[in-house]
Amino acid sequence: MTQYVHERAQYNHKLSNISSRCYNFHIIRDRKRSEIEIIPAIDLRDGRCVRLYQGDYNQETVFSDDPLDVALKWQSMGAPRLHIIDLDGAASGEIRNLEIIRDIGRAMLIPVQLGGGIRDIETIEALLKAGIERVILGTAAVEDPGLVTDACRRFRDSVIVGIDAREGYVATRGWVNDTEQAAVDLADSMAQIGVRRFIFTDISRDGTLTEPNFSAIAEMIDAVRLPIIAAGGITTISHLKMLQKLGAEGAIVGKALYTGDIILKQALNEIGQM
Ligand code: AMZ
Repeated sequence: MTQYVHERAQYNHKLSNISSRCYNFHIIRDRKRSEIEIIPAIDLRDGRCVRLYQGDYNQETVFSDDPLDVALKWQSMGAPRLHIIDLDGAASGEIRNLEIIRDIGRAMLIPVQLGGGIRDIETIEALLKAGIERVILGTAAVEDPGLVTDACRRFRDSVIVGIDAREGYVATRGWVNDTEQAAVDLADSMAQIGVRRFIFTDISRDGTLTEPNFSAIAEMIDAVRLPIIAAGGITTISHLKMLQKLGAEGAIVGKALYTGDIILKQALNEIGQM
């Protein structure tokens, strides 16, 4: 099993390197016929694995006191990649759950992407050196585009910008701060300064177990023409298939995996990743 997971990780790593170079329109269109990467989410708060409702820190469900155990579980079930968010980091502006993140990073054979509180180049460098494959910049995209430019120049595909939208407008700092930046405009300006991949989250769907905001995701995919990983409200395997049809490169699944609404192995089977 370990060997299998390792090989799978190498295979997916290669795939992600290939797909990250594919940022013209025709190749994006081709992605509509290819697999969508199903990425389990681990949100960390006070050292535990939690899910929030619409990103609201007052509406929290704790799913485990042992995030490393959860990460190992998703890996053993065939997850191609993990998405980890330091919620304390996103709210405070600096990584807070570093010890657990390091433990998970060390234990994972699959690539890990990490966001929440990453706001300077030294932190990005340290995380990448510690084995995190991709860092996610959210607030910095709005407040410090120079950092994003610098990070993309130095670390290229290891940088993703997270666009978190409430009613079409970007929210930052743990989604507590609303901005006047339209999500599509931010993505467009980020693409111009060298960003190669985005995560698009619809905040009003996140953690709700309803359905993704397909129209907003489609709009983002069509507007940006770069790989887009979709998040927020993904609750069934049909949602994953729909996102695949729309041309999303990946889908971040959180609460639905923890409640059992989506069984990871079954989803991977049906999407054709196992
Ligand atoms: O749930 C939340 N309140 C939340 C969340 N999941 N707030 C931020 N984040 C995630 C974003 C992005 O991936 O989706 O944290 C990252 C951005 O962090 P930052 O610190 O760069 O804005």
